[in-house]
Amino acid sequence: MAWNIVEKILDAHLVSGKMVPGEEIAIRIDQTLTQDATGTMVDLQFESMGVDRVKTDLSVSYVDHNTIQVGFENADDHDYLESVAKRYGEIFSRPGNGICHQLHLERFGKPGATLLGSDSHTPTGGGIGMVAIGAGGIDVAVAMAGGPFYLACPRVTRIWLEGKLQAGVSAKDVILKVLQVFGSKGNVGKVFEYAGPGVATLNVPARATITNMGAELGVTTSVFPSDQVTKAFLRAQGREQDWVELKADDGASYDAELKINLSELEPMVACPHNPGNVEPLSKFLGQKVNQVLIGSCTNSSYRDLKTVALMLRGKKIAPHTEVGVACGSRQVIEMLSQEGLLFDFFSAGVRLLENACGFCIGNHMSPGTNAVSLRTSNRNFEGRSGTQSAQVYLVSPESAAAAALTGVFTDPRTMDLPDPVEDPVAFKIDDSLFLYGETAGRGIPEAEIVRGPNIGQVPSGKPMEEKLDGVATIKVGDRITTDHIMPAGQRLKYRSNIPVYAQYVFEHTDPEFYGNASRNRDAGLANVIVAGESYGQGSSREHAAMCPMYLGVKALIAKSVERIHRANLINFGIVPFVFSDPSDYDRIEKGDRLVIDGFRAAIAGDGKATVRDETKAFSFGVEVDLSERQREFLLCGGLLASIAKR
Ligand code: MIC
Ligand code: SF4
Repeated sequence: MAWNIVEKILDAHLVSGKMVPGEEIAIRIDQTLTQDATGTMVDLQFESMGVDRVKTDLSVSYVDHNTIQVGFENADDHDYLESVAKRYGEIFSRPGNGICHQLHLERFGKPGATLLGSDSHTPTGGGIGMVAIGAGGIDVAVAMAGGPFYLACPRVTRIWLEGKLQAGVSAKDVILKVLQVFGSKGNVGKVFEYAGPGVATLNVPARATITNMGAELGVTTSVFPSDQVTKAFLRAQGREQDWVELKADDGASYDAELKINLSELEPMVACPHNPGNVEPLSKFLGQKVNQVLIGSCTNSSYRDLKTVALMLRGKKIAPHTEVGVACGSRQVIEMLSQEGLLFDFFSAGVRLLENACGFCIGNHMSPGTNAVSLRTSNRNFEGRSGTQSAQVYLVSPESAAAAALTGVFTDPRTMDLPDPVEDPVAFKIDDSLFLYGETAGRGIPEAEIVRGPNIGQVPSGKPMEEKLDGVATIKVGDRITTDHIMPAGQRLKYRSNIPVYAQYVFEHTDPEFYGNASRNRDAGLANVIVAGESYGQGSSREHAAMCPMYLGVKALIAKSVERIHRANLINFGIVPFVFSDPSDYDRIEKGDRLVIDGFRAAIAGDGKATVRDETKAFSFGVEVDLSERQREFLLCGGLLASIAKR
């Protein structure tokens, strides 16, 4: 039988289930990654599972999101994470080392292996030929404890690449083109596999830029073949032994296909406020830009930042435009520094930022009121930058550098472009900020776990009640992201402290939500969220389920729900219903009293229920498609409660 790459990797890791698209399968996870903003909850949940050490081939705990350290909270989190890594055999990546996805690609990613990460951009690893999937923290904790990961067996779309990118057009423009075609909703349950003669023209970091932003499509993951280019990258990282060839068999079948001629691509831009709103950059030429930020896990490789440095060489940034650059890793910044390229940034007037997520998560350099900000990151959701009124556009490093110099949207192909930057024959390797490599997989049983006052507890769920007697506490529209549900930025430091963080649920969408939800909960009423299409887009943060659970949210009724968030809701005992007839959405209003008499029975049965809107005096149908396992979680009050019961 002829297989595609996704089928090959999944089949080699299959633990249970049949490889039939849409059916639930379980796969063995070789590697995990966590980052600090989700990692404290992962480690707390892992600790509660009572295993003596991590059971994967490799588990890395990165610190890259919460590095601001205003107050004690972030530092407490770092100490806790380090001590758990030491105790249980994770490798710990110290703050300052860089962004998890860039570092994992450089130092640990392996073609043909599976990677599960508590961050939605984990599919960056697909650039090196891994099946790399983003998931909620508790799913990662289970994998660290040796359990399999459950997912719907995906449908595979082939993206056939031909031709070669012109100078000034790069990998970001490729993925923005893919986003323009497929949009940021409606791609749940798919994997995008890249193929064709154009693949060989893209180096590993370029491929990783493309697979990284598969997260914005909402696909389960994206994957490239592992070829001679992959081998050269691994050799340059001193890891040639990790290379294996991976390609689709002749005649492998795909569910759908898109052909892209790289030679014909032009610079693209994702417009406010969604990465799926893609237009050609040419539409905006000459419009003023207040801020340019270059970096994030999408575009912070050696190739990208060297290209930017060379474009800025000997020039000055535009007078009314502020410009920041953040390198993806210490390897990148050290190499730029050795080659004198940091001088080009400083001399041009660029502000050099920490090797971390920083601006991308609204943790740094929020733009001014109504400012236009051009970024090389992957998300431009409303308010994510830290400024509600800012207009954030996503572009390639070349387009960003062009705007940094001119102060307006500029086609980089009209600028003085350097020769193409190739990856070096040998990257500069210094793993000294990775701790506990010698005890990885074993840990140090006697190591003490350090818990400062910022380290709270994981809230526990209660078994599902027979009847749902509740209120439509909030009604939201389409494409509500986890940034809307659980803001990051200045609230990020409360990630380990659920009672405090819960105060900010829907902070900007409905400032009354916390008060109303708490009142309903205390009066014994369930809170219900009513939503449109594609609810829960974006990040993997399980806090967007955990904090609503803490506030007594028992059900979501949406037109559709995104993959990672749906799994998180189930893991935390919240039922992700969809409308049987989506037009019923229009009839419900915030504050309506909603009742499901046979709530528990419906979940134990076929997942279909009738909701009575007592305020409007009408009834409507809702349904939820559950596996046996998911049904059990919901009935018990969540995954942790279900583990405790066993
Ligand atoms: C993001 O880019 O939104 C984040 C912050 O990296 C999240 C994880 C988190 O919320 O901690 C993600 O992408 O999963
Ligand atoms: Fe960090 Fe931004 Fe990447 Fe999320 S998308 S991991 S915040 S750099």
